[in-house]
Amino acid sequence: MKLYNSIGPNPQVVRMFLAELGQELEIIEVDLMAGENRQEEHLKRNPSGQMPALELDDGSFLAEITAICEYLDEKNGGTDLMGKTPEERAETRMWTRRIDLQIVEPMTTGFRYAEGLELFKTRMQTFPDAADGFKSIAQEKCSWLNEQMEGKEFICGDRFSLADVMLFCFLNFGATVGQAISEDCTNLVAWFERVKARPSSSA
Ligand SMILES: N[C@@H](CCC(=O)N[C@@H](CS)C(=O)NCC(=O)O)C(=O)O
Repeated sequence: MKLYNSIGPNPQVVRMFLAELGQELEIIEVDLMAGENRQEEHLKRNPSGQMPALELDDGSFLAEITAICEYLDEKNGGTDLMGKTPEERAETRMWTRRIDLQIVEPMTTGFRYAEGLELFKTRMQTFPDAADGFKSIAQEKCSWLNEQMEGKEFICGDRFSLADVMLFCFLNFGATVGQAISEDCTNLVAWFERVKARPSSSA
């Protein structure tokens, strides 16, 4: 397998997940800033033109970080990162989907319509007037998640999972583009420091 990698929080999710699995893959860098990911060669790997992409041993490609991470987990025999029972896996998917739809998507859309506008305006439709609204939705959902984290070590209780990996990489990214979590979100701030202390956080 080979991982087509670039800067950005989505590839970081897969790298951090791999580090948690203790697995190393051949890494091939794609220049996102130069738009290499939007050119024909990469579109054959991922017709969405986004990063990352995973090349499987049979030469086919997988994209979408949640699909890639679930695949890697299964190839490793099924670990706590996804869950070892149907109930645990459903719990992981429930939280991962909430984080993806309610925090990741509005946060990254807000970024693409504002700080990232110069880079993204030729790559997709952009609506700069809507940027602040998307950022506000992401913040509101972080506050909601902060309440849900009361008394919990990780998103799925005492089990570190894909949901933690995804949220960590995007909150980390948000802090670099003017969307840091509010200091009022004390549960999330403490959770962030716990995850940051894991060796995988620098992957
Ligand atoms: N839903 C996709 C999102 C992928 C994505 O947005 N990747 C970013 C990098 S963090 C990207 O390729 N941005 C450059 C571009 O869209 O041209 C996934 O799960 O993989």
